[in-house]
Amino acid sequence: MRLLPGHLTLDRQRGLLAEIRQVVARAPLFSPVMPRSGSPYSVRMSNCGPQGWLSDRGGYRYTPAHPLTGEAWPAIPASVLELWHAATGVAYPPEACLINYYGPEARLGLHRDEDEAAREAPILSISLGDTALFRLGGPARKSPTRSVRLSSGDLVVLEGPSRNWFHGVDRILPGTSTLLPEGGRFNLTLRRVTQP
Ligand code: MD3
Ligand code: FE
Repeated sequence: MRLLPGHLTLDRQRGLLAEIRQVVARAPLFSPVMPRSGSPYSVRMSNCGPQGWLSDRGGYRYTPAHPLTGEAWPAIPASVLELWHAATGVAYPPEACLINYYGPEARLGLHRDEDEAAREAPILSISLGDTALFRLGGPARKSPTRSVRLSSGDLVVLEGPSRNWFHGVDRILPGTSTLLPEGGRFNLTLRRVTQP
């Protein structure tokens, strides 16, 4: 994993946040539930782009429309697409931009991103707001893990083998950023879904 700490100036963070606010005004954050059990995630989610990731009782999947509004996901903002090309260096665009919102209590268990056919394409993560204690593992669930702090304005490029490693978010450190007046953290995860 390639961490680009403090890549985004405060001005660019504010600009991106304004774009994300516009997206979630049209595609509201929702609480996905886990397959089978139906237990809700503590993270709230939305998407932009031609494909949006979601989890419901039926499983994990990509869909072209918001599960509650039935409307197509809004387009990925141009500023976000520019970041994708600049940070990853690939010529093809991402197809999904998952928007995760973490309140002070939210976490995300150890998992792999494996719902994409494009398993060799990079993934880009953009952090905005409070710092996250991120956990990076390895290729197997039992691989040793390490803790990494992801702060507002940090980018992470997942490429090569790390693209398929286990990872999660242990917790959010409340009060570590003033970017979001309501507190908490937005993470944008940009992914290619189909083979480029
Ligand atoms: C390391 N999101 O939505 S982004 C997810 O901070 C997800 O919201 C986290 O994991 C978040 O699936 C982490 C950084 C990230 C993304 C993909 C990875 C780290 C990764 C894939 C492999 C290894
Ligand atoms: Fe993930």
